Amino acid sequence: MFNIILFGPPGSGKGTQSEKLIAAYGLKHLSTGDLLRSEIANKTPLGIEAKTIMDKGQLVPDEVVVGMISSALENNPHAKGFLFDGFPRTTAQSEALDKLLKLKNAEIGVVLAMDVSEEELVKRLLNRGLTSGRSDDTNEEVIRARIKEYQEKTTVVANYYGQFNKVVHLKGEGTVEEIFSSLCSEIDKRMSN
Ligand code: B4P
Repeated sequence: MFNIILFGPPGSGKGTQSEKLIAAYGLKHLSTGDLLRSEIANKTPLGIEAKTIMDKGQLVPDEVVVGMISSALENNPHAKGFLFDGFPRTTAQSEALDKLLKLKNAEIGVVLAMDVSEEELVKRLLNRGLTSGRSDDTNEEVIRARIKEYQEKTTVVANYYGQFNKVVHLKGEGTVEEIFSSLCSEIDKRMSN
């Protein structure tokens, strides 16, 4: 089983690249953002609580997202590997993920971190907000709050996996195809080891 974390700030291209990577490698895509948006669309109690938090650009509590990931892992016992997109976002989530994978005798193979400047992130997200219908993409103040939340709580995830030599930093600016190709070459290197 080969498991990948696609890592980077909001708007760095995680969702965009995930779609291409799962098609290329046959991995199961687990996006906590997508799982939360589906709870919101279904107006579940969890979704109603999450929407208030997400609309402020803040992170949803660790136990909520860890619970969602735990169920998703249980529901996919035959997956060839998982692509984690937007998860883990805190050290506590990283530790929880490692424990869940250990129960399956598995681990994270590589953390691919996409680096993009703040101005480019804001531009991309405002642009997506014009068509996506996502309330957290339409307001620049909320977008900047998400980036601040990332800098304060999520960058530490790279340090956590860095201690196990699992992090590779890549340029997240350029065309979608260029970035996809550099992600694939890093995955291929690690998969063949
Ligand atoms: P997510 O759904 O994870 O979304 P995101 O970080 O905003 O965006 P992503 O990185 O996937 O977008 P992409 O670059 O592909 O999170 C939303 C919210 O959910 C969080 O703020 C938080 O509240 C909550 N949440 C989710 N997971 C959580 C967790 N684990 N713990 C706690 N809370 C959690 O796309 C951006 C735009 O850029 C697109 O329009 C795309 O077309 C464009 N783009 C992509 N690549 C490009 C390129 N190379 N050039 C130009 N544009 C590009």
